[in-house]
Amino acid sequence: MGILTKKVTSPADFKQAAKTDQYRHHDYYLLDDLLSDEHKIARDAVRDWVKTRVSPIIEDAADRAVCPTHLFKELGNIGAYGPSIPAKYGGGGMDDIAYGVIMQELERGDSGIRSMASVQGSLVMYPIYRYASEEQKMKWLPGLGSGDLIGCFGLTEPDAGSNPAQMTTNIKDAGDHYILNGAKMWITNSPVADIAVVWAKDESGKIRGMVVETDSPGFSAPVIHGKWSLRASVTGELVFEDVKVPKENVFPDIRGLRGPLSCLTKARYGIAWGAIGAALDCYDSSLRYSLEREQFGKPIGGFQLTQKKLAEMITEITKAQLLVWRLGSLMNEGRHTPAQVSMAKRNNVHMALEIAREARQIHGGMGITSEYPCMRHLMNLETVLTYEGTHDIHLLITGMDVTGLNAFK
Ligand code: TGC
Ligand code: FAD
Repeated sequence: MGILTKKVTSPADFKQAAKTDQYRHHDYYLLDDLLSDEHKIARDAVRDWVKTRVSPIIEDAADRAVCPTHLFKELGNIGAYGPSIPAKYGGGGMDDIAYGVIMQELERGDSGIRSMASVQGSLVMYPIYRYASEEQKMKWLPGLGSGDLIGCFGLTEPDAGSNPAQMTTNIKDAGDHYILNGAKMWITNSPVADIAVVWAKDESGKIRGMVVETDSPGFSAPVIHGKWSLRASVTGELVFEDVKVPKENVFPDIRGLRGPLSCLTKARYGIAWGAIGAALDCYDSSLRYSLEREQFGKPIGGFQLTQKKLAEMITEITKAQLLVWRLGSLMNEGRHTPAQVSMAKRNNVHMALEIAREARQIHGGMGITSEYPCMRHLMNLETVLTYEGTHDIHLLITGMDVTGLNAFK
């Protein structure tokens, strides 16, 4: 089975084949058999939404560097925010494989759209769900789940990226509230957010997490301009100048980097699935183009070098799919480790980036245009390779896991 399920003998057959869905079949190892009906329903609903709501506008949005904020509420309507958070708290009440397939379909559309859902679900809803008081959960989570409220996650600082432990943003106790000072950098959605989950050091140097309302006096979130990547996603700073944070907004029990890093584990897992969506979109476009485009009297897909590219793409995609399916199963059972998540994030994002580069080549000159999605995915994936822990940081996490030796200290 696989891609070619019917005999193709001539260029005309190739052209016809390229037009049918039959030849765009990506499930090379019949992984659909491993999904439940609920997973498939969720995946197909999100895939349809992406086809009708994202694909028609995304090239233009990326071209103009405009974030399609009108889709934020719709993402809430289709259940993209916190799919594995209990429904009582505004999530989807599904498992982590459902969460994964949803991220895959969103990133098939664009990494920026998947980013929106990753930040809202895994980096804003998840810490509130996991670490806030019951009262705070009920205050924020339903609105975040429905997309009526937008959140962002502030960990990175201008001088603290890969090493968030060296952050300088801080809170000082002022009776019934804290006073927050400092700055965060590279924060997805900060300029449009209603609330920010912020990580800052207390007077004893311990990292604390809190919800900061973005209409608080002393808060600002300037946009970062000039990005050649994730152009359909808005990124900004967070600046805190004596911002008053009510004590009830500070997560009561969590201390240290474990807090933000536990949220990153959840988000990195979603990215490992999401990257497959970007790779599939590039592969799909490449396969069709190579069957339609003729040079030297035959489709370029008939040349061995093009077939090598396509064969390697579907092989790497299939390996990546197996990796996340197994990781998702472990996560559902609570048996995954953060290091396993690092391996999947690193492998799958790199895989997708390599596929986007090869896909761009298969499309020749057309590959650099917005007629095809490859260049946009390629540029997006340069960010995905860096955020949520860089490619090399995840390598060192794996290195530490297998040797027991810590290269960071
Ligand atoms: P280390 O001493 O190793 O650990 C400190 C404490 O944290 C625990 N821990 C984790 N817990 C849960 N999940 C994880 N992944 C964890 N990793 C570590 C650890 O057990 C320890 O707990 P405890 O109780 O003993 O204190 O920390 P370290 O300072 O040596 O740092 C290690 C390192 C370098 C791996 C870590 O700092 C790191 O991962 N750095 C990368 C930073 C990063 O990923 N930043 C991402 C910012 S957010 C973002 O990019 C959002 S993009 C949004 C979008 O999708 O648009
Ligand atoms: P640095 O840490 O300065 O790293 C520079 C280079 O040095 C990298 O290649 C890195 O791998 C390498 N390096 C660093 N330390 C080591 C080491 N020990 N050994 C070997 N090599 C090393 N952050 C948030 O908190 N919230 C967000 O919403 C968010 N969204 C983002 C959106 C975008 C578009 C981007 C680009 C970033 C976003 N980030 C966000 C920040 C992102 O997580 C950081 O960019 C990332 O963690 C890397 O930090 P840095 O950019 O400071 O690079």
